[in-house]
Amino acid sequence: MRTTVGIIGAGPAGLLLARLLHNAGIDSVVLETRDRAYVEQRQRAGILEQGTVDVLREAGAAARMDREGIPHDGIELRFDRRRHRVDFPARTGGRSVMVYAQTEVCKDLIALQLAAGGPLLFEAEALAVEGAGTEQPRVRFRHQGREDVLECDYVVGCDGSWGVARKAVPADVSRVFERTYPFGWLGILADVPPSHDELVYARHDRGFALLSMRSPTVTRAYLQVPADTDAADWGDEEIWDELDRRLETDDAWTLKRGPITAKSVTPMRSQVHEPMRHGRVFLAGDAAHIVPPTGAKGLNLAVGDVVTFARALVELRDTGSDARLEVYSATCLRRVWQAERFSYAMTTMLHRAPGATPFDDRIQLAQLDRITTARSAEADLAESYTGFPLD
Ligand code: RFL
Ligand code: PHB
Repeated sequence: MRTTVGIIGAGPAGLLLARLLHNAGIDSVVLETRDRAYVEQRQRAGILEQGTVDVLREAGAAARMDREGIPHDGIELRFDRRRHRVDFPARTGGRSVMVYAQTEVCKDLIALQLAAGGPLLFEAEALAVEGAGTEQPRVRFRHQGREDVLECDYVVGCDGSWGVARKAVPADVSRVFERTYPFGWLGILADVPPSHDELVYARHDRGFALLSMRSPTVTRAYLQVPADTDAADWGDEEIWDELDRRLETDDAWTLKRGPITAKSVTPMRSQVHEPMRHGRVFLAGDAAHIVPPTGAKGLNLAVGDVVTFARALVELRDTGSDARLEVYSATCLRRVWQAERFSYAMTTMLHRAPGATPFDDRIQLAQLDRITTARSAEADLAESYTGFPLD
């Protein structure tokens, strides 16, 4: 099999890249190790930055998002039983975010890709990427029990944090920067309308809590838990009781409870692999970097990477200049490190680390107090949350 761009992975990065290339008249093949149902059900992100929303619209992939997505103009910070709303448009000159689940973004992109007849192979596992330093890199893969080879002009590894593409960057050029946090998130989905019309990020002495949503009838919520927690150890009423405690306020706000339909624990880590390119093999999304979910940045960074790659490849085709492709890694890493910085800052400001001292608690409260009283601090949060420009 032969194509211009071989894409490994049908998460948001791989699927959107295939769409952007299709729109630009560049052919690609997507290889995905899982089946379609699995990819469409995997519960993950919920917040699309302004830039991601704009890109999906330009790509012609936003029809359902514009009908069913819920635009949000702010978030609420909760601490010390107090509530503070951060108004995004007011602090950023008009930017906001959209609540539209990653599962739905993937479903929409898969439908478009299949309708366009674009090759998207499910249950096709990439085994290795070869020839990164040559003009014709190859992906060896297994599909329907048979091994095959995809010959490409470029390979883009969109295969997430456990993928194989990363191995194409030789160990003596690759650097990994990482931090593992001593806690995780217990996430739930519940059949009950959201208890607040915007997301609530709560800092509490018992640990962090986040109240989010998937639709007007479905609540998504998270609790900070020890990293080795088994989700099955938490009973449904115990989860609601704990959310209640961590989200408590001095006013009449109440948490709505309902049947919990899914429960899982996510570890928290920050990780960056540099560089994000070797020869004609490029890394995009979680294949190159992981952020803790507190800043809602993972999916948005994946979108940023593939937009940068697609624009650079179109420029090469249209002008013969590979200048943008040459700086792919540096361009993406600048944005990636801004997202790492913000996600780290949000995580450390809102979570209670094991062994945290009263001094640490006071510093967290002072940071939150600063955001509620200094416009510049609030604007910095709003700008970072709604997203950095794409290039
Ligand atoms: P994905 O989505 O992991 O997709 C990678 C795909 O590659 C496939 N694959 C392979 N295919 C073929 N051959 C191989 N050898 C392969 N190895 C792997 C996998 O099956 C998969 O389909 O990576 P991608 O596309 O880079 O997208 C990244 C995002 O999924 C991720 O960053 C976000 O979900 C992170 N994230 C959030 N991001 C946000 O922007 N906003 C949020 O609100 C947000 N919340 C979250 C999150 C992630 C979470 N978890 C579970 C990690 C909340 C949570 C709880
Ligand atoms: C979610 O709705 O899944 C979500 C929202 C915001 C975050 C992380 C996850 O920061």
